[in-house]
Formats: sequence, C-alpha cells, structure tokens
Amino acid sequence: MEQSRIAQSIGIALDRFIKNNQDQFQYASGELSQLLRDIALASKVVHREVTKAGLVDLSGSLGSHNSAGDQQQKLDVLANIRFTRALAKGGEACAIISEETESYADLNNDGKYVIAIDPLDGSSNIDVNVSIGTIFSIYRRKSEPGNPITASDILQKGSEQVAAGYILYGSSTMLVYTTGHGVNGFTYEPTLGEYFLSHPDMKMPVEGKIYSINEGLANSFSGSVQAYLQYCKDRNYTARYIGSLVADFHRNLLKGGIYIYPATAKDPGGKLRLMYECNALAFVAEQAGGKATDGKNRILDIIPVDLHQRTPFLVGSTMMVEKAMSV
Ligand code: P6P
Repeated sequence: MEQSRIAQSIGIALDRFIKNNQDQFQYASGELSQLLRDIALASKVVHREVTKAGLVDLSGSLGSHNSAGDQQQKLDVLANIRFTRALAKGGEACAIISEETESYADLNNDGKYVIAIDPLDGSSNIDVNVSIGTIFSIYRRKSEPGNPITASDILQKGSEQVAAGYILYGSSTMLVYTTGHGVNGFTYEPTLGEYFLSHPDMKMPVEGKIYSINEGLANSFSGSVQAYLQYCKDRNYTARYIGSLVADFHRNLLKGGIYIYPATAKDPGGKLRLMYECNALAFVAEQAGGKATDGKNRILDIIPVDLHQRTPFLVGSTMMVEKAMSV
C-alpha cells in the first residue's frame, strides 16, 4: 500500500478499512466483512471477560480437558462459545475447527467458509495476568454450499487460507490479519467498542536479535536446535519467551526475532497445532516478509491428515529462520 494511502488510513475503523480495500479479497467483500465482523465481535466479548477474569471468578481451570488432553481454563470454554456463536449467527461459516472440540462443528450448511481457531491460546497465563491470544484461519470450502461438509473442506493446507490473523489481549487488545495482500493491525478502543487501524502494512524485519524458545526443554532439543541456540548466545542475542505464542509472535513481528517450538522428548512431533495455531501465524509471517517452517518444510505446504496434528514450528525474521534451518 503506497505511503500516502497508509498515512490517510491510520485511525480508520475496521469495517471502513475492509470496504476501502475490498478489491483485495478474492471473493465477495461482504462475506469477508461479515466473517471479520463476527470474529471482531466475539473478541470484544472475550476482551471484556479477560480483563475482569479475576473479579468474577473466570480465572482458573474447569477441571476438564480438551481434545488434546490440555487442561481447560474457564475462559478457554467461554471463548470457544463466544467465537462459535458469533460465527454461527454471522451465517458465512459452514464449519469451525477448534482446539477446544474433538471434531469440527457444523454451522450454516449454506456457508462458504471454514474457520480454524484457537479461541484462547496461552490461557494458562490468565491467572498471572500475562497476555493471551486468539488465532484464526479462514478457508473457502471446496464442496458446494448446501451439501454436507467433506474432509476436503476441513483438511486444507495452509496455503489455501483466504484470510488469517490473531487477536492479542495485551496492554491493549489488537486484531492483526491478512487476506494475502499484506498485514494490517487494528487497536481496540473499548470506550467506543471499535477497532481502529493503528499498524498499517506491517513488515517483519528480515533480521533480528531476539529468540523465543523454552530453554528448560533444551536437553531434548536436536543438535541443530542446540547449535542455533549457541549461535544466538555467541552473538549476545536477547532471549524473550513469554509462554504465550501470540505475544511472542507479535513482538517478533514488530521488532524482528524468531520463535521456536521444536520437537522435544515430551512432544516428539512438536507441541503446537498446525490447523489452528501454526498455519495462521505462518500466513501472517510470510505476508509481512517473514518465514515459517517445521525445520525442513514450509508450514503452509504441509498437507494435514488430522484436525489436531502437531508440528515443530520455527517462525520469524527470514534470515533468522534460514540460519536456524542451516546450522
Ligand atoms: P511451554 C501455550 O500453551 C502455548 O500453546 C503457546 O502459547 C506457548 O508459546 C507454548 O504453548 C508454551 O509452551 O511448553 O513452553 O510451556
């Protein structure tokens, strides 16, 4: 987007921004507007619940576990309900894949889009007031609307995404998304209940000096991951690991850096989920000039075989990811 158009657009509301850039969305802009409106609406409700969790007994765990066996926090389940309801009411989604449910949920059979979502990533940080996030991918269904959902609708590789992004519930709440024409960031103004463009045309620095990884697991890292960590330390890079993927990713997007969750003894296939964590962030990273791999393959090229499959994940500044893959 040329500089003059960027300058004019800072402060513009999300809906208006989508309408002004509708030529960039390959399908009817009204459909994208509705999908992003649904996601933005749910995020406003989650923002309200996250910011008062400690006061209304919304923090803490439910004592139940999700499909992956992860302990569910109260807000995990609430956030999943909020996003599912908003997308069901919006009418554009035919199915939703969620970390919080074993199988996909059928929504509007006439809908043309499939949503993959991690409603509240990093939710174990809620009790200690650390930033958390929502991660979402939007796919166009392969089968004809009105017909039953098929596996080809649900298990699409990341390069098939038509839009993706995240919401970061941090010191401010931000919505960052791409439709394949660059990345734009919107900051939520709670008193007005609106998202306003604050970070137009986001670019991830090609090089960086920040590395994000859980070094407590280092004994089970592969030799190449160990070698790359040593490479970073030899150059006095900065270690920053919040334990909340969206927060670490967002900082590295702005400042340059690399986030690594490699294969470990506990998670030999990696911990993070391809469908509703890695694909969306990989799309955003590439659209901002960054890179995302599993250590060997481009994340967006991985053909999914299971809704909840895991993958090793390296994402961030291109030169850092390439170096990490080459040591
Ligand atoms: P560990 C949160 O559970 C999450 O999915 C990411 O948000 C975060 O980066 C990672 O897992 C933290 O995992 O094993 O370092 O606690």
